[in-house]
Amino acid sequence: MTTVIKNGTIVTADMTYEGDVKIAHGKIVEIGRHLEGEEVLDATGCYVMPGGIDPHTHLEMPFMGTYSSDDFESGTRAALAGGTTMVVDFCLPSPNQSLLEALAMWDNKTGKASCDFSFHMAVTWWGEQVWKEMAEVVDRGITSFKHFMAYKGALMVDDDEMFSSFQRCAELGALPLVHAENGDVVAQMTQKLLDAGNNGPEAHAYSRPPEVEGEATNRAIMIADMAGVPLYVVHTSCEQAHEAIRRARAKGMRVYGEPLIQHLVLDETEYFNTDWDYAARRVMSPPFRNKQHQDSLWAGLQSGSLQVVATDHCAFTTQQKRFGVDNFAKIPNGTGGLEDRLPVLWTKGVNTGRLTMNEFVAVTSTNIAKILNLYPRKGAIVLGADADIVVWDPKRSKTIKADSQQSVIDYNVFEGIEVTGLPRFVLSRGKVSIVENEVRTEVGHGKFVAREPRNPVNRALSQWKEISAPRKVERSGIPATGV
Ligand code: DUC
Ligand code: ZN
Ligand code: ZN
Ligand code: ZN
Repeated sequence: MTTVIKNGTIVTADMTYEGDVKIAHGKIVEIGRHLEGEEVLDATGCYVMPGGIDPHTHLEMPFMGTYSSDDFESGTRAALAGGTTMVVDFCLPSPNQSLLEALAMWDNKTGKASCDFSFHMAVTWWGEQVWKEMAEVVDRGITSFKHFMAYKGALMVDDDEMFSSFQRCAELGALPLVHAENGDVVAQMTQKLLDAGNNGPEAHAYSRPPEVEGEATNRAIMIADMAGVPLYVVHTSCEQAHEAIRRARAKGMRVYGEPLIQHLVLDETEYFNTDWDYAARRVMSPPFRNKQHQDSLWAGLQSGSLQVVATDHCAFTTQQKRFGVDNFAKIPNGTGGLEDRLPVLWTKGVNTGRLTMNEFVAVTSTNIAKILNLYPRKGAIVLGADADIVVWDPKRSKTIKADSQQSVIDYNVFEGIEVTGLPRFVLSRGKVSIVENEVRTEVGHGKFVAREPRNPVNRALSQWKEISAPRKVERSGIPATGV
């Protein structure tokens, strides 16, 4: 069957032009005027854009004594409903677990996916087995490795482990990712707050100030530079981390930063709500920041020093959040956002003039497709690309409400925000999956997308760093060993 998207304006990361798009066998086969096909989708008044790619989700993930509630079924349905056509989820081996065994567990969850997906592999411990299995993981098309610098005693790795893993990534042409927060400082501050009787959700934010993130971001960048590998910093939430990324990039390093839609629009005052449930539902790491930090993140997206907007979608119900009713450190960390990322970013970014439409496509799709080596199969409207497309109606509006969302949780952190700019059609490899409010997703339609390593260009070196091998000095006189 052939499908034609007619009469729309095609918007990519670098071009805006009138054109029809023809699709066959899930791929874009023709772009031009007056195209015909068996199925016709009318895009009059709409923008035809590459579907969103969310490179940061946690679906059905075991975490903090429970499982995140959206699985690959509800999670990918939420993604498609909001114009996102691919997610990259995290495979998390428990300490000492084989990476391949963890991967088999994660593979088992994905049969329900209705859009395409990939994985990042987490390195949560270090040893010869991990070193070996990383090569096998890369062979299976997973070419990015996540490192938690926080969650001490659970997922956290130390600098020795991180440096070893970064060097291995350099060898394999893989990209290291970091969750950059100083886990030792967080653990100590958490204990101090609890000892002083500060056990409410607002203390979560006090336990992880921006300095905690700035320090870890700087440290990870320096370690990546010494390992000679690029670095991707997930959920960049504050000026201190952004500053470190800007500085590294100015030195010639390939360092990337990923603000979340939550951090761009929600601020720390959310934690001071007197309703415990309200505040606890917003507990995530890093926590929401103040207006100055938000301005810094927007500036980064505008200038290009930050490249990607993600969600860190990790959804817990109110009931799950209540595990931490006596102790904020037990509130499962995470918020949702998969369905809302594009509409909220369009409303707060494009409609306000902060971002151009082309920049919107870049930060929601094309940039991450390039960083993760998915481009131009994903993130592009070109001949031969997968027909992962959103037909965007800039005039459609709604008020975000938990009642009408695809996520299975019982609230939405964006509740009450009015968005203008919503999908008319969403196509996943050519399959029409969303028609305005009508969900036509197909469980099992989503497929794993294998990625190639980044060799031969997989370096991060700052421009004035010596690349030559260490030189041993030959000496004529060497003192005898002391007695
Ligand atoms: N932060 C969260 O808020 N949830 C999942 C993991 C993370 O790093
Ligand atoms: Zn994280
Ligand atoms: Zn995360
Ligand atoms: Zn299908």
